[in-house]
Amino acid sequence: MKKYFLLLYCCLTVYILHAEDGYRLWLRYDKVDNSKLLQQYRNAISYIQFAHASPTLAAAKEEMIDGLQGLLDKKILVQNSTENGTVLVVTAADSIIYSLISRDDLDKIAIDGFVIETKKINQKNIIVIAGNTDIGALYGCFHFLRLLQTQQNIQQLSVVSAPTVQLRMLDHWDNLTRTVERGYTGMSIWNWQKLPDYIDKRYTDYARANASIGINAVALNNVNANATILTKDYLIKVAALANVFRPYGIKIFLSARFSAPIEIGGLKTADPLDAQVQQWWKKKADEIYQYIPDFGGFLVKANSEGQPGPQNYNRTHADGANMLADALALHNGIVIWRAFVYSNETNEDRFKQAYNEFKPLDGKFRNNVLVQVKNGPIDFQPREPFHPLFGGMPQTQVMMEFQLTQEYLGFATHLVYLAPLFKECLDADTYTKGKGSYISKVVDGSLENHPVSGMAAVANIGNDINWTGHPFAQANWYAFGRLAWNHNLTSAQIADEWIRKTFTNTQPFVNKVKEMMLVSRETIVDYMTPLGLHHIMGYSHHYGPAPWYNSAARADWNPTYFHKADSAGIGFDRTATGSNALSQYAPEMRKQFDDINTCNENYLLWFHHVPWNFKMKSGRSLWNELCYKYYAGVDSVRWMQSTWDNMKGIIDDERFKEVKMLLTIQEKEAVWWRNACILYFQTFSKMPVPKGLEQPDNSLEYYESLQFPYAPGIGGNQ
Ligand code: GCW
Repeated sequence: MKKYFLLLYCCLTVYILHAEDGYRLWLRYDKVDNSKLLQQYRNAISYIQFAHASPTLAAAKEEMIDGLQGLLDKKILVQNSTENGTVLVVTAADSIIYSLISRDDLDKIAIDGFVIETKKINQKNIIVIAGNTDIGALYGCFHFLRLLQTQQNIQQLSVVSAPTVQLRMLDHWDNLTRTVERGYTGMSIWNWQKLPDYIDKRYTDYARANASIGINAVALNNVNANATILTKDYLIKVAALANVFRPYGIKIFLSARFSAPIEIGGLKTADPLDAQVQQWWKKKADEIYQYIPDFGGFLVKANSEGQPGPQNYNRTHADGANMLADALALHNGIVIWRAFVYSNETNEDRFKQAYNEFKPLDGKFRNNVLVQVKNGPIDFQPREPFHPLFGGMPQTQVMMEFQLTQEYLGFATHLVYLAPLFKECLDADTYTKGKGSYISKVVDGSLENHPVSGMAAVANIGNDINWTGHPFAQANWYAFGRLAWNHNLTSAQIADEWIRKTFTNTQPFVNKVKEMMLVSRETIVDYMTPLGLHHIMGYSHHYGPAPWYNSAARADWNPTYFHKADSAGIGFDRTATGSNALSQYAPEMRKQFDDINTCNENYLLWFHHVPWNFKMKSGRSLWNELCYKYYAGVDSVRWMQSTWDNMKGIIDDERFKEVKMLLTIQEKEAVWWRNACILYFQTFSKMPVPKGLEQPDNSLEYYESLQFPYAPGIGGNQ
């Protein structure tokens, strides 16, 4: 009987250790299932040696022991001498590095890159992982584990890798109440009530996950900020998190509420040119650095959607940013100032407003300010043209802001792989310095030789067991980190890596699932906002379609403002005959969109009001093409469903079932989007749904009557 219980206990432990609930993300170190490769790895790796000790290298050591022992299913010994089969981790602090790695390579990897090389020392075969810094070495260790997880040949390693962008950052929109603005995966992972004394294991696992993809900065709190985070009680809590993140090379930023001097400082004003206000922020910065010596700086949303800012005092965004920058400069802190601004007092196309506001300020920001610009001019839509501020502010360090949380992309229930969306933007040409002035070059600072560069993404992380709600949403966190490290990677390469690490190396699975991921973004565009439609989702909560909605307090919160459907046609004329937003782009870029007959159809309704019977490149009328796209989107989801069904048995049942159920929701919601949009736009086009396509099975009235008072993602913060 006892024996029986022991066996049961063992089985249970194995099960619990390997429960595929998604918690481990892509950091799964299960035994390599390819016996030939396993043998190769076992022969090559028996020991690890660290040339010196530090908290960061201790983290690296723990990861390596854990990872290698899991993957190789053998004991890995930590050694001080170099034996055959040693993985030697060195940094510039160890003089031996210069006999192992060329100066040239060490120059190339700069501060946080790494080299991995197979070497022979005294007739011993070893693998060297080298960084100039401890962090570089840690990144190298994670990369080495990635090679094994993705089953690469490691016989003659020669890897030199360095990040293209300096600040690789996650912005959490987490409130102190633990609700998450636009969060669809539980509550915030920051347990403010238990901090600083209780350190949740999740904090370390979060840091590991970020470090494994090179993310080195996080803003902990919502940009719709609560000033309380800057009070002593909270700074102590923040410091406890900083202590966990430090060994993993992650700096903390805080979203600063511009009116904090009034709210928590007792001042009468927050005017950035007021001496007392300036003094208050200086003292606040000094205090923060006492608790968090490597504090990154402030992220600020000002004069946007009701947030306070310098314009409350008739000052400019530059006045506000520079005042904070001066307070942080002594400590090498940075201000990340957001350019997401628009006002309903300005009678101007919302598309144009941020550019109009910021362009005149070009060159007026301090060296330690980055202006953070969303990838598109409106708001993280399934497809947007790039924001004209990229390339539009050559004398300013402009930083990218992407969104991982799927505010406009089906929340955390739709499978959509975002690397193609990110790449589409990064690879776009601004033409500001001639052909080849890619956004990636604006963002990595190389186009204008800016010293500081950054890429941020709004996090999609919450306290759901698998962190991101949808198992495939993990891929977006992963892809963002990988692209911030190296924007030359392709979406397919990143998907390939992620699938292998997260699910399996089984080739048919990798191939099919990769195919699914790669079409998923175009699929969602098709069933939500094809041909350049944008911002036609439900009011406020943004859940589901509501192209009919027209009662928001501001005109530019209404879908009708954006699609402008009428009996003549549909779309927003942003050419010279309309709002002329196109004038904000370089002439070469403008040319691609100016002419309704040659405009890339993916962006057609972004820039033109198009007659319903306009002849599209396919030969179809615009109306028929619109229908065709909506239907193709739904069909593609159905294809994803059957593709996934064929994967049964190749991976664990848990995640297989989860994804299957989520795809069912996605299919339902895709049909909802399609039917609601088609029925509504049909009231203007007065044209039938083309023959052969299934007819909507509900009425427009039905779709218009749907209410979602408890849709997730809009928790208060004050
Ligand atoms: O996308 C919109 C969201 C707001 C968000 C805002 C922003 C944090 O609907 O919830 O607020 O953008 O980016 O500031």
